[in-house]
Amino acid sequence: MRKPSISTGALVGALLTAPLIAVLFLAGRLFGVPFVPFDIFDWLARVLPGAVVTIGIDLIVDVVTLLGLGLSEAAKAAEQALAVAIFLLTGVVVGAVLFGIYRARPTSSRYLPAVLLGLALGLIALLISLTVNTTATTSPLVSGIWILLAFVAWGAAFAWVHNRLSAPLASAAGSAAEVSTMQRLDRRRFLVRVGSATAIITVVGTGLGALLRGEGRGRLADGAPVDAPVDALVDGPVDAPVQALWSQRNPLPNAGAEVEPAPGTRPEFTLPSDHYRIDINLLPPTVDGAEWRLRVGGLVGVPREFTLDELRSYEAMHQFITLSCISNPLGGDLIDTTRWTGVSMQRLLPDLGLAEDATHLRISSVDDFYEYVSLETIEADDRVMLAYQWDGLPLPTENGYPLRIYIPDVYGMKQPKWIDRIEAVNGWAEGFWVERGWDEQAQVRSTSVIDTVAAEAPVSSAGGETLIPVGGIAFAGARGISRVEVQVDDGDWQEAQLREPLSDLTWVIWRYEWPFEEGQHTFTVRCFDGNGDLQIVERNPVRPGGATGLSSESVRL
Ligand SMILES: Nc1nc2c(c(=O)[nH]1)N[C@H]1C(S)=C(S)[C@@H](COP(=O)(O)O)O[C@H]1N2
Ligand SMILES: [Mo]
Repeated sequence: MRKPSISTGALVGALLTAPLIAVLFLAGRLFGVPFVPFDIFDWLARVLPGAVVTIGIDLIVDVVTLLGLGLSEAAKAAEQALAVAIFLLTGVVVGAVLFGIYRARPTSSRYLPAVLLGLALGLIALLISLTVNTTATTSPLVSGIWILLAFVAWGAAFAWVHNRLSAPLASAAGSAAEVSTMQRLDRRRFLVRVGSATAIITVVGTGLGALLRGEGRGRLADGAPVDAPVDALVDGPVDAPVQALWSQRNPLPNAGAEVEPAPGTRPEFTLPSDHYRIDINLLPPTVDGAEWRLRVGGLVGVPREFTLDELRSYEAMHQFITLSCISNPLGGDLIDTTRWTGVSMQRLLPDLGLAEDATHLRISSVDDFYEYVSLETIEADDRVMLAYQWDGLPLPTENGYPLRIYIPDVYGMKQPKWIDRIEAVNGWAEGFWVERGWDEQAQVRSTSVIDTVAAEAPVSSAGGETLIPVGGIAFAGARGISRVEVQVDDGDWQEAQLREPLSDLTWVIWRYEWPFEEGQHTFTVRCFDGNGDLQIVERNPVRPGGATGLSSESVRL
């Protein structure tokens, strides 16, 4: 009789692993147990060498860009899909290996190796889940029992399927060839039945899981009452109206600005729910604000802790801030502007009790992300801030609830979210991404982008000429923007108008009114920072120091 082949094992691996993923997903949504495929992916992102991770990120960015999707929207989804694919592929390999073992040792037990393999992989998965701990809200004991049970059942299913596939037909009679054909047909029918059953479990599990609101508190961002105590904000979802946002109740500080954005320019102010999100977690860590403490240790007189309320009792500081990711490609959407509220580090510093020899603070987060900030930087700039609100509400879960740092003039990679510890140290060391090959300073590079050539909204000059508004943003970190220029085809650089920005720390909206001429035209933009320095014109990729080069737009008019 023919033994099931190794490729049948691979197929069975896929058929059995898909429902495992769905069941893990549903149970995660229902009970907060770990979603192992995401945990493994997050763990890989932390332990693999920076170069490998960076290649992976580049690949995702390329694919998302190629598909014409917005990076800030699609990048996380692409990563999540990849995480599931990696897990599924592992299941395929496990199936092939197990069926290979069965072929090599036809007489020994089927269940023993399958259960042992399930148990071993379950233990590894459990260790990884407990280490990164980014998806679960259950205790290690509950998580452990659940993962081991699920993986052992999954392993045992391989043995059961293999037994059924290699069992002799009960009613087999006739020539050897006939029996073999009948057996093949029977196997196929059985596999189709297994496939249908696992497909149903997969679809139902995934569907139900997606319908359920996760344990996460991400939705808070859109609407918790502004003045409610933080504790009230974290105990379950609050469906307050969007009016709670500061920006819905107050005019923006540049409301009277003379220069209007050209129609089609991106919103000058980003609602928190629209802010881009980049971090090393597939699901944002959820922190219980009531339990949370900011622990301060290292080179301090006495280690101490701050509650959120204690931090909020310091004089609050509000700043309009543009944050950009160093991975933002030229003209990309990993850059946004909102209103941050928190406490200036300078105010907090005297209460930390730093020792004489402390030179830097190591800021670290619940996801083990970390970065070093020099005391010199803090002492020179009162805008360095520990922030707990965006747009008048507690930070969204995805954007760092309950606490994140702001450091002017550097990319987001230097600015931990979900902070839970500050350690005073002597001497500088590399932060999470610097250690993985990115720029040590990560100072924001000046950039300018064309958002719109608004041919549909022409205006008339004083002389009756038709003008087309062209516009976009320019950003140079905390250095500000002193001048923006636009070039049409090979013409001279023309000065654009600058809209008064929301603050010294935000992007500037520019506008240029172009005397209309029919035909195909290429518009190029460049900016000068507050020191009068022209942006870097040469094209450079995002790695290691942030993208440079000029953005242009070709349009047929
Ligand atoms: N704890 C933690 N903080 C982090 C990160 C992270 O992975 N973990 N990523 C950083 C990076 S690379 C960027 S660009 C910003 C993005 O902040 P946002 O998601 O709120 O836009 O967060 C920074 N802070
Ligand atoms: Mo970033």
